[in-house]
Amino acid sequence: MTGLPAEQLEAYRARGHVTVAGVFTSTEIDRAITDIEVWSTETLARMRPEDRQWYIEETKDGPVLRKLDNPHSERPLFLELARKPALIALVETIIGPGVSLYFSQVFMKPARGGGPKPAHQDNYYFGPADPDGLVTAWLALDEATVENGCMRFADGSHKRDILQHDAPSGQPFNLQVPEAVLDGVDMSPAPVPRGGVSFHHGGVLHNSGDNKSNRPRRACAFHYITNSNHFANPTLAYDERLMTPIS
Ligand SMILES: O=C(O)CCC(=O)C(=O)O
Repeated sequence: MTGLPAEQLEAYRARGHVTVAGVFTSTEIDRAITDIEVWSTETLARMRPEDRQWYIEETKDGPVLRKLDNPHSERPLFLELARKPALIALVETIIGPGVSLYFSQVFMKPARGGGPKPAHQDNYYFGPADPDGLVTAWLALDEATVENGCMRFADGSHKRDILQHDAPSGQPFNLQVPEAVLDGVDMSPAPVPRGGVSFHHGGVLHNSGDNKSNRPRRACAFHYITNSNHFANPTLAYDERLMTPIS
């Protein structure tokens, strides 16, 4: 199976992220979106009132679902996508052979008001023993553009220290780098075509803008770790049952 070409691997090592187009077919993306629609309806029907603040957001069209957690353990179709050999070949070029999937998320970023994701470094959340042995594969289910809130990266920031993060009161999971620390940090937008994957290092500082467009910006993030790595210093409690061996 072909992995990441050398020049793209070099770009990943220099900037902390790289985008690869055409990893998934249009048919695979259509099936994923249909499955998300079914899962969203089921989730909303059984959502506990205390979870609404974290999972629901206000848009111009009213309250809508913001995210869904762990599609790899909840939806067989997403586990199939996460195991796709062409994707795993890319992941293994980046972090090395023998990987597991430890967490995954669907971001809905709905049309007309899906909110921004504040700046953070994934390694602050997970505290891996080997900071280079963890990568996020962020699959664009819709084309991600500047207008609909694609991710933005502080290129090269994975080579620097992990910054202090704070959580707004009442939102313990929403860990983020304070605005004052971000002053003067250049964040470059990283558009991704539908079916493409943006790979990012656990240490790279990133965020995403709000969705100003009339169409959703849905994406699925698969977070992989090498089998020889472990979470030495996690900030949030981690559920071991989610760890899924892939290769
Ligand atoms: O999809 C987004 O807007 C944010 C994604 C993200 O922060 C991540 O995958 O680590």
